[in-house]
Parts: sequence; C-alpha cells; structure tokens
Amino acid sequence: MRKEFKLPELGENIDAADVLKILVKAGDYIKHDEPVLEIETDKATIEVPSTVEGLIKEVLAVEGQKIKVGSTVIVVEESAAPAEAPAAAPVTAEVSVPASAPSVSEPAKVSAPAEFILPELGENIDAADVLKILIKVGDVVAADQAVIEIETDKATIEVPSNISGTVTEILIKEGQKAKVGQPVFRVSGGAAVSAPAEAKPAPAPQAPAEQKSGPVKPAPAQQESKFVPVDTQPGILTDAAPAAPSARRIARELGVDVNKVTGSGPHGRISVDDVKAYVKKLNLSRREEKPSGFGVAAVPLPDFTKFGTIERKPMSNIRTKTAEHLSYAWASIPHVTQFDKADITDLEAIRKMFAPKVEAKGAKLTVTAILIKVISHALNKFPQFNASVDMEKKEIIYKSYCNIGVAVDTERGLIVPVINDTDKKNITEISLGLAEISEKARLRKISPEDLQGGCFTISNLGGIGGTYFTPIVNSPEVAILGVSKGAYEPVYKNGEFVPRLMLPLSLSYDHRIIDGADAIRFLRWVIEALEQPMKILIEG
Ligand code: CAO
Repeated sequence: MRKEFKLPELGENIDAADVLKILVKAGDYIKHDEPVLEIETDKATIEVPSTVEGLIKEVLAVEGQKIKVGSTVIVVEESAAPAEAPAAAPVTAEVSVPASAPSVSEPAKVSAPAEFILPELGENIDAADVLKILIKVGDVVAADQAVIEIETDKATIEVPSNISGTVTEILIKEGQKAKVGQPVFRVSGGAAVSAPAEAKPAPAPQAPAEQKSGPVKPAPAQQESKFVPVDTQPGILTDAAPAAPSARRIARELGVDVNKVTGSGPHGRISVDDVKAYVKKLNLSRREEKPSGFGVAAVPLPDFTKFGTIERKPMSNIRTKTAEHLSYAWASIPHVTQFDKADITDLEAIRKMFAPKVEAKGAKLTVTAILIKVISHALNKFPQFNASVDMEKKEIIYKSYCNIGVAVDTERGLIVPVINDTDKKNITEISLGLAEISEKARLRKISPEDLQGGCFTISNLGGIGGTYFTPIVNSPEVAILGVSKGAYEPVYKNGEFVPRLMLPLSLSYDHRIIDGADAIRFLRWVIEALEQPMKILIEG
C-alpha cells in the first residue's frame, strides 16, 4: 500500500520552510522517526522525522526549494518492507516529534533547548550595555518575566523573556555590551511564547516525544496536495527574503535590511556571504560619496604606548551617543554664545521666602526651576527660539508647545530629560517635575519618552561652580542657556559699590535663524524677568 509523508505543522505562523537537505532517496527503506529531510524556517533548522515506514518510491521535495506545510515529501510502499523490517508496522499519519527538535506537531512548544535572543530595542539601537542579569542557571523562567536589565543610549530597560523553561546556560555577562540578535540565555523544557529565539540546529532525532500507544489509528485519507514549491505560488509567501537564520543574524548585527540583499543561492536564497558582499559594496559606495558638509575625516591616533602605559575602556552607550550627537550639533550648527549676568539678589530673597511652601509639596525651589518658568515665557515672546531648522525644505518649524529639557549630570554621563508643557505649569509644578526627572535620571529610570520633544535646553552648572561656559545647542533645538555659579560681587549702583548676587548666563544659539541682536534681546528679557519678576506678570 502506498503512503505519503507530508510536511507536518512547524509551529505558529509557519506555513512553509526551505529544504536544505534531503536525507533519503528512492529505493531506501525508511522507518518511523528516521530523518527524511532537513529544513529551515525563520526560527530554526530542523531535521524532520518520518511518520511512515516502507520502501521509498518517490521523493517529491527538492533541495533549495521552499516546501509548504502539508505538501507531500516522499511516497513509500508499505508492503515493500525488507525482511528484517516489520511487515506492517503500526503507522500513523499524525506527526511525531523528536524530543530534541523544535515544535512540529504542537505549534509553539519548544522541547529542545531554546535560546532567548536580545530583541529589537528601537530605531537605530543595535546594542546595549548589560547592567544586571536577573536570572541564574537553574531558575525557571516564565514568559514576560524580566530577565536582564540593559542600558541603551536612551534608557535603562528591563527586558522580558519570550520563552519559558529552566535556565541551562547564561551566555552574556554583566558589564558587557550585548548586540540585538545576540543569544542571552538558554532554557530547556519550555515553550516559546512569542517570536521565539532562533533554535540551534536540531540534533539527530531521538525517541519520539509523542509515542502513540493504544489502538492503531488508520491513516487519514490521502490528501490531494502534492509538493508545491512556493515560487509557483506568487503572493503567498514571497513577502520575506529567503534567508538563512545565520544570514538574518549577521544582517541584523551589521545593521543591514536583509530584504535589500540579493541572494545568490537557489531561488535567490540569501547566504551569510551575500550579506557580507552587500555590506562591502555599501561601504565602498559610501567612501566614494562626497563628504556631507560637516563630515570630518577621522585622524588616526598616535601610538600612545610609546609615551607611557595606557588603558583602553569601551565607551558606554550614553557616552557614545553624547559624543555623536554633540559632534553633529557642533559641526552642523553655526554657534554663537552671548554672555551676560543677572542680578538675582531680590529673586534669591523671594526664593528663600517661598522655598518652604514648595518644600511642603515635596520639591525644592531652585534657580533651575525658576529659570524654566522664565524661559517658557521668553519662548512665547521670541518664537524663533522655539523653533527648528529644516534646511532640506528651507523652512523654519515654529512650535506652539513648550517643553524644556534640563541637562542632568549622572554618574553615567549627561542626559537631558524633558519637562513638558512648562508654559502651562506654575513653578511648584515645575519644581516637582524637575525633582522627578532628576531622580529618575540618577536612578536610571528615564524612559525614551522622557528624553523626547524638547524645545529649549537649560544647562545649570552653577551648583558645581564655574564662571561662564559655551554650551552646545541641543540639535534640533536652536538655543540653549548655560547657567554658571551665582556669587556675590561688588556692583556699582547709585554712586557706590554694593554686594549683589550675580548669576552668569551663557546663551548659545543657532546663527542660521537667530541673529546676534535677537539673542541679546532674548537674554536681556530673561535677565529683566529674573531681576523684576513682575515683568512676567505684566508682559506675560
Ligand atoms: N549658582 C549658585 N548656586 C546654584 C546654582 C547656581 N547657578 N544652581 C544651583 N545652585 C545651588 C542650589 O541653590 C542648591 O543649593 P542649596 O542646596 O543650598 O539650596 C545647590 O546648588 C544644588 O542644586 P540642585 O542641583 O539640587 O538643584 P537645581 O534644580 O539647581 O539643579 C540639576 C538641578 C538637575 C540641573 C542639577 O542637579 C544638575 O545635574 N546640574 C548639572 C547639569 C550639567 O551637567 N550640565 C552640563 C551640561 S554640558 O556638559
């Protein structure tokens, strides 16, 4: 009796696979659970075991082609069993799963060791620093359980697992950098919950996980479907690039969209070499491109060891991003910095008077909080300071919202969280907001949203010291206020020197859209508002 072996279910949302290797040929005698072919899905390479037994009459799958779930792979003649084989071995057309292979008959179950890989972390983020590993070997990990704490240039994130099971191996270390797509840990005896990690090549099949006992089931009626290479079924499965997991992984690591790579394998299959060739071509074409105005060629560093002992340490993500962002801002914005001083003697008296009231609400009334309020009014008065430049379209973008970024000094470096709608908040609310973001920044709890949408930045170094400095405009904003240490100094007033508390201010601005005269007018307005707070109430 002739029997067909069809490609079984391969897991949730997997309806086809690439045939890597056919492990049998016509004339072979195949037994239950013997591997028939090696296939590759997006998630894993799998050896598929036979659920039929007999003499192989026909092999319908073709190496290098795609095969759909349910398509016939081989046809066997049951009665043609060799002498030593059981004449009528109990067969079932239901699929048996080798214990060590990824899920076949039970979609989404992973009985093989499964790997958790570092998932996508957001646009332009391809790596993160591993701050803490929250699991250890032997732990039973549940789906959605936080497994590692990482830090990108944007935020500290607890990453939840998408697999469950007992942790058998941890593949990264605290303090290391982990790349998106990199294996993080392995589990055994669990289930993939969503977007399962790429499984390792399946070892040779062992005992079937689902050994059928009890009455022999009759094989279901033969299905009509024959092996259908997907190429002949346009529009069904051709949306994703046919790439091996290894090729996808390297593409991810190199920051390349695998769909843009031309595959040189059968049916355009993309190999690791294809990805590398694509990256090489991309790099060559970039080198040939003309420098983009602000591009500065890197000058090779001298060999410092000639002068003494050195130690090289990797930059943290925050440091790397700060370096890139500030280099870009410094090179692309024509900066001018305007210096001036505000007499905050009276304001200091008012600050001290109101400080207990703000403190009762749980915040501290500081110069920074007051400056945020004053700047919010100034942005309303001088709209070109609450703007961005679109040089491509030759347009200036004016914003009618007001969010102020505050440079915060943390032990991991500088970050600039944003307080939203500062024009609509009173100083107590701003103080509470400032306390919240400073605390979050220092406790590494800032989320990417906390860092977005700023219109203007204030950088107050006065709590530490300094007289003046030249802050760099926080692109795509167009101005930044640097604040240095307020100190008493003699000021000539009404024919005599009097001690006044003077606050040094440094306004850096983008000269493309702000002229020097505008900058002085803006800064003078801010200073007058600090010196005579009634100005805000009167002029708004
Ligand atoms: N002049 C004199 N004293 C100042 C001052 C100034 N410009 N600014 C703050 N102070 C005083 C405060 O009044 C406070 O004194 P008391 O404790 O006696 O009240 C003390 O310094 C500490 O202030 P603070 O830091 O707690 O509060 P803040 O709201 O003024 O500042 C923040 C908050 C987040 C801006 C600040 O903590 C910070 O991180 N500053 C560094 C910013 C930075 O690194 N900028 C550089 C960017 S470019 O590399």
